[in-house]
Amino acid sequence: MGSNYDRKSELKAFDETKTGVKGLVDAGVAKIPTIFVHQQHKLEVKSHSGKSQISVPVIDLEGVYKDANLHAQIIEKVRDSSEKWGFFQLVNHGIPDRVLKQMIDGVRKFNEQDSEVKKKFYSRDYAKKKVLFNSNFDLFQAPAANWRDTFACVMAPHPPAQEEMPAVCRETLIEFSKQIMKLGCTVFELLSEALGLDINHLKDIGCAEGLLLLCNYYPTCPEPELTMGSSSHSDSDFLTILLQDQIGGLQVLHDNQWVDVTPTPGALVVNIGDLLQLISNDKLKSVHHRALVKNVGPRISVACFFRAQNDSSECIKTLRTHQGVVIRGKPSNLQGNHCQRFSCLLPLQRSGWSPFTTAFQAVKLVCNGVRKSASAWVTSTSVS
Ligand SMILES: O=C(O)CCC(=O)C(=O)O
Repeated sequence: MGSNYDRKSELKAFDETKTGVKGLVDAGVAKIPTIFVHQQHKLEVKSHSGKSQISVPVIDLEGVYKDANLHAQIIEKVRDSSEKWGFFQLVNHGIPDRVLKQMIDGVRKFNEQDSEVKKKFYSRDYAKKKVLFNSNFDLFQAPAANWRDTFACVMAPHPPAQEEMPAVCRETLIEFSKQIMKLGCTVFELLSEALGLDINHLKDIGCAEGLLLLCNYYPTCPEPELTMGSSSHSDSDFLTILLQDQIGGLQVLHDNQWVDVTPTPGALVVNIGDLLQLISNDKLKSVHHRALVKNVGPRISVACFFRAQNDSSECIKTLRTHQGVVIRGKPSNLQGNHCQRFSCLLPLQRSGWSPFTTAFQAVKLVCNGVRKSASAWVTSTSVS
């Protein structure tokens, strides 16, 4: 790269197009712009060999509340997968295929509509807007940009007015979110039982109250070996439920190897977020994952983040301020001293736990911890 390369100007020019990565592809780029080129070691494959049978656990929810033995077996699988992988795929989860397909189509329609309509949603003002579209939420902070455009929508506890939602996928967003909220509650019930708690515990402390949808569109990439769709990160929420199409690209870090999360028709991917790892005393694992891009596509995914209810509060602002640290710069597992400071939150082994501690208070304490330990997390980044 020449010494007169001006990265900042390139980022600004790209952002000002307001047409995202899709705009570059539509313009026919044959080489990806330098802002998207990742350092080679971050693209490292580290994958299990083709011979390996290892794969993310698949859990079948058919009959989960109908048969006590089956219920106990499912809880055991949820516990085991959440402790060992931090990830599992759910089948027979009760959300009709029609709703999943409509959601994928809705994201496609949003991204493929007239770019002048789409530009009206282009913004980085997460504090003021519940519905927005941009490319790379951390465009100006990350070391390299990802080959991805994202449409974000806060759907709970206070969804936007219907007319604020894009006309092309309004009804779909509402229907899908309703179904995902219901499934999220079921998963929190199973996780509560898996932790040996009352079935309603995680719901009662507010883990299922806030829902943010990130609808990702990964255009086909002319040089997929040089970039990423989503860099390695863990999620800063309680829990994420991900809908993906059949193209593939999502990988999870397991035993220091990247393992493909192979698309399974009708399945939804569930992963534990940082806050659930923290409030479960590290029992459940929030694990690094990433998305590769391909020279086929576009690939579409919808990541549904369950997060604390009071998203305009001081503590959430603090989390946002440090988002680059929490999401991108944290070791794969929060270990040792970092977690000691959160011990007052933990229901499992500490007699000091109060059943009245809410997820909101947990977030507040986490944020205080983040403030104090941000520099420690930055310097101890070890993954990817
Ligand atoms: O698209 C995917 O498969 C992963 C997306 C993701 O990890 C995210 O949006 O945080």
